[in-house]
Amino acid sequence: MRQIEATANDSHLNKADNLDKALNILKKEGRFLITCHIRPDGDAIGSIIGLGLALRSVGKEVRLFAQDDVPSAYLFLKGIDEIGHSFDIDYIKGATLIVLDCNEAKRIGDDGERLMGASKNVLIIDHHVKDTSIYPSAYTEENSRITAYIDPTSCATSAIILNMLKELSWPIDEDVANALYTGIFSDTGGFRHSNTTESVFKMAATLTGLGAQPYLVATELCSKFKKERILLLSKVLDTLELYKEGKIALIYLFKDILKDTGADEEDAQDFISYPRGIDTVEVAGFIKEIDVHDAFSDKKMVSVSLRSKSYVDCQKVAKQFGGGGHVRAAGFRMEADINELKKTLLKALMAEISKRDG
Ligand SMILES: [Mn+2]
Repeated sequence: MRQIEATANDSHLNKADNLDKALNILKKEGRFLITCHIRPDGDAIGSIIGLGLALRSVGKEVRLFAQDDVPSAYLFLKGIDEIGHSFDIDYIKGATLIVLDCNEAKRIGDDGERLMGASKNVLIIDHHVKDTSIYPSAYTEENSRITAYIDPTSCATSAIILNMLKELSWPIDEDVANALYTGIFSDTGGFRHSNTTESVFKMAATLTGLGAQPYLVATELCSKFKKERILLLSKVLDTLELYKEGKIALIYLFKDILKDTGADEEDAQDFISYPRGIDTVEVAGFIKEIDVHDAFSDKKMVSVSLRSKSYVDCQKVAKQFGGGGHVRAAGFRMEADINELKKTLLKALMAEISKRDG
């Protein structure tokens, strides 16, 4: 594929034009492979299942694919066992690839480019700010095989899916409702993040009316942690560092801590809410040493999550390191030495804080 950067005014990336186009693809096409980003979260899983089951209920042929395992917290969702970790390339050739909760091939995983290239056409539905500097070359193809409906004002991809299903007047059964509710619950931090608006509560009410179970979702997601997670939390909190009069907090997950506690990396999800919860903190960073699964596994890979409260633009900081996300929640991963990375990250965060402090 050609390596040409997409420009911001590419017409087929335009939100307003593309809702109709996206709805038409869902109506017209008969065979789909739905996928989401690596290390799927509640919204990726909720939207993949919600849309998958809904498409199937109107008679479409649907397969679900995610590169990585589904975190155990989501196994209660009906339809979760439909998510496969391999795909049939012959099926793809005649199918529409739907990419959810991300908008670039590399976020799908190792097979992202291949999937996007081999499928009949591609429909991207997402709420992450698109980054034209890292957009896949496929976006610039003149045949517009790829349609992207991206609404960064939406709290969750699951919320976009709900609105699309309503536009299509397709049935939303309790399993679809529960999946989409889980996605919205997850991406709003259980209705606590700054993206929790009136429309979010309206959507949650609609979904509850359709059979979603708020107490079940909250219990499964927030009150069923393994003891290893809590042991890991105590070790990770021990690494807490504060900078800039306590406005910046950093915590770390080192590989040997994981080994000591018997916990998995997924057990560390949302730990960042603890340093972010300190009264003086504006921005928190969670720095993790991570495993690399490819043939060059001696790489020192580091993953960083950033969360801010009111003025630090996490997305902007993450972008400096090749990542992305949202204003209050973003992240990146790169090959780096933790100590070196910490220095450059701190510099970037301090610069953001100083802008406000003057
Ligand atoms: Mn999302």
